[in-house]
Amino acid sequence: MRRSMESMPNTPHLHLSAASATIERVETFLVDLPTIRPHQLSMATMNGQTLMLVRVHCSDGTVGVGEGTTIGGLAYGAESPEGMKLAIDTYFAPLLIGSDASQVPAVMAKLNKAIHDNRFAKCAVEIALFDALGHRTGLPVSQLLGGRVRDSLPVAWTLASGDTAKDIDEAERMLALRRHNIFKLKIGRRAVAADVAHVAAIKKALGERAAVRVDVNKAWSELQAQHGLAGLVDAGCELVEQPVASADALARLKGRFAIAVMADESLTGPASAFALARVAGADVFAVKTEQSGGLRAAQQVAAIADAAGIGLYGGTMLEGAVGTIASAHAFATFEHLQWGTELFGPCC
Ligand code: MUC
Ligand code: MG
Repeated sequence: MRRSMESMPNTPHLHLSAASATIERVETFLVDLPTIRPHQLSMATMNGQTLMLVRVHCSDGTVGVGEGTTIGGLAYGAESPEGMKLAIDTYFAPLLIGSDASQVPAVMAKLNKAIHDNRFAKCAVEIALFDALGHRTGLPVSQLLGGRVRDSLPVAWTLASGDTAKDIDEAERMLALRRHNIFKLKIGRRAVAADVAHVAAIKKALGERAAVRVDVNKAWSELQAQHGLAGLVDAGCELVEQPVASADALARLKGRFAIAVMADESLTGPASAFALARVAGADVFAVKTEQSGGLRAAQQVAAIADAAGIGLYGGTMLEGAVGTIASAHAFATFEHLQWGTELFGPCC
């Protein structure tokens, strides 16, 4: 019988340094914030955002802060801010307390072994651990993740008021302020033809001054998507995000129309990224740190995309300041980020 090196009692081990700090206490909070206007997605209208903040207190006095958010409570995925708080208080905290706070991958491996899924909550905890490690070492999180390849990130703005004229006004204000010139339109609530007309009107108003992309959040059937994508191409839209729910249907749509097809909800971490990459199932991956299960898992998703020749986009779960800056540090380490980011969360 073969045994792994780790289980062989007489194998000599090279010892690295002892623990520099241990985790002593874990606190969680829910913070309700209003949005600047109702934010309409195909599956929910958001009038506010609930942040789940986690604080990890370490024996050397460092405190790390992490954040978890969702979109529309349980409308987007299986986790909610309230559920994350419960999971961390009840199941994560006992595993965290006493662990070596500086060995973030080892702590995350312990969590992954004992806790199935719960990617958003794991991401929040990993952010807090890296934040504490950053305080301990005096290094930015991007450095702890291997180092930045860029010091700034392009940010798209999302138009989601549900009203074409209001969206055009909002885009014009952003252009006048020279804040954004890439706009992502949330569609999928109305009939396909009405959605396409909405996109065409906005693109026509903005012309060459701005790029227009859409996010359907899985709302279309494959047949509806065939009509929709044809119309979006004619409207001058450059990218469509997750038009259909099924990863197989997404792969069938990719390459059929002169528009980039981006995977979002289909990406639930490195394994799903690998499965999509194997079938060349998307032109672009919307990498989200929470959806990926953490900052390092997001880097793994990016590495798979790079290896498969798939473009990269830094997505958001409408995180507040903590989650957004953590995502920014992770995305700053990506060698390629062909489609920029949408890290506008704290402004929403
Ligand atoms: C998504 O589905 O991409 C982020 C901003 C927004 O309006 O929706 C998202 C989530
Ligand atoms: Mg999306």
